[in-house]
Amino acid sequence: SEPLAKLHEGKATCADCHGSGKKIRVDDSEKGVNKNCVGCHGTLAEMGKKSQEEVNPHKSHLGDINCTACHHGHTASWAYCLSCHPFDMKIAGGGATPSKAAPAAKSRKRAEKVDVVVIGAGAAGFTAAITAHDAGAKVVIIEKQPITGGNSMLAAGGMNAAGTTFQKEKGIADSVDLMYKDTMTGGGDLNDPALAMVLARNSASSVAWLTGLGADLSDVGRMGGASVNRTHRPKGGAAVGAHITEVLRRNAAQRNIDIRVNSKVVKILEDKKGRVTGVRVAGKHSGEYTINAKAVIIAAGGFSANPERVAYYRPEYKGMTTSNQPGATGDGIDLGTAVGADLKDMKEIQIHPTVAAGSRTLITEAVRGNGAILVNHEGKRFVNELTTRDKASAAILAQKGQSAYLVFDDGIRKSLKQIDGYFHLNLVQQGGTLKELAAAIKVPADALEATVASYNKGVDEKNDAEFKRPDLPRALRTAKYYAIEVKPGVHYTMGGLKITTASEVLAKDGKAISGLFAAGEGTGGVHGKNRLGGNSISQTITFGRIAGENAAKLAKTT
Ligand code: MEZ
Repeated sequence: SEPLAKLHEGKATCADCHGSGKKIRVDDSEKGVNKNCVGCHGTLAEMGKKSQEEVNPHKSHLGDINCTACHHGHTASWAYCLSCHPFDMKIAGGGATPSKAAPAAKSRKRAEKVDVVVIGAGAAGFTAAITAHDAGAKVVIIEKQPITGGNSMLAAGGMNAAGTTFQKEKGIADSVDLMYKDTMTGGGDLNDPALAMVLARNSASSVAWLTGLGADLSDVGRMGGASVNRTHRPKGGAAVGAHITEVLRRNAAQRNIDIRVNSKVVKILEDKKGRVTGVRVAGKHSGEYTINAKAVIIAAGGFSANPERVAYYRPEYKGMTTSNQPGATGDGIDLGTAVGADLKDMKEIQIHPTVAAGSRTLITEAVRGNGAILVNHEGKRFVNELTTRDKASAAILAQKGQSAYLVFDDGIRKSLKQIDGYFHLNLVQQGGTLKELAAAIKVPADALEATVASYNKGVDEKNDAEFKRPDLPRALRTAKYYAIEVKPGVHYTMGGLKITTASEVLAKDGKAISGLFAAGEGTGGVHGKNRLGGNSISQTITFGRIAGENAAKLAKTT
């Protein structure tokens, strides 16, 4: 394939993209190059309107990302979507596989200086950076992937919080204690109780914080293991992650927060007393350089997309698909342990029961929360669909083919906007009647009809006699009927860096490592053996705020 530089020959000069003379504008913010792409071709949104493809890469759930996430000048281009989806996608100057990262430019002697370095640009990283910035700190975010958003961008079902104005408006009686209790029970009481309490106690103010930045979290639904509806998401049931990522990106841009993509922190730096003093970064364009800082926040996520590490801790999950973005490899955890951080609960790895069979696409638990049932290849229900993920996954793995069908009707489809995306990805089978659906998915029609009739009777009587499902929001009576084949996939790593309730990273001697904070999935203890759906985004925002606030405070006093 011909890289874009070659395809531009005769149409543009090197200086058109890179600037002229000493004014080289190529750096790891990628802003200069992108500005030049957009100058000739139009914005991402404008490109999205021009594209006719069925799957439109310029209009994806990844939101407003850099052109350079997919289009490369001097190596073959490669569509970032292909990291997760098997699309037959053509791209100008495209290669068959992702380009090897261009060799990093030469090392730089110059060292920069900020107050706070944030490693990772998911929700925890953005939240920490915005909070530290608003507390007066000079902040930089370092992200190894070509796009920001991390795994948070893929979060589907919502954000758990207790005692919010949105719950009150809907008459939902919830409390910090009930959310704490559900979180501990869901986690098999292996959770660090103090961290679980911080999660519950700050959850409503975290929803208010995000709402204050412009997020819409007004729809409130139910996830497995929750005693009441407390999972907040945009009106109409759109996916939470893509929405809050846009909000966080916009707020970071409004504050002019320095974000560098394609940049990997290779080392956390310490002084002789073991105090953290900054980071060493390898940037695609910038080469290796140092950023001196008064505090460093690790917000680089978990390791579900690192199959070797998953299999190391849990050999039984070897070869299982994952719902995670490709950057979730646990590098932040390694950076922490390299400076003496202790780890907690590394073996606790969550498999999510409903990843679409043969794909990496998560089918949100909100589909079950809004009324879908799980049916096996004999056309029968086999589990309370709202049990915790560990139990639902185990039940699916015990079925023939280690898979099941998520069955729902048009009423459920209409209640949750994000379901439309599964149709777009051709993951859904359908029928005008249950009999037609049964034929499409090759299960006995009589059994499927009897299963749905018995479930609907339970909904009418408000009692699921067979499986004791605690919430029965809708009967399945509105044609068409739909099914998605699902299998469990590696979804979340509960273990990670050991932290205090102030988000300080703890060393093996139980003391906090001075200047080092962590937030989000790369930390251990909040969720114990099993995380409840909706507690992840809640954790990223709450602990991101705590880490950002405390890092900025430390920076002010040193
Ligand atoms: O918190 C999660 O992992 C979540 C809500 C996932 C989902 O099923 O949507």
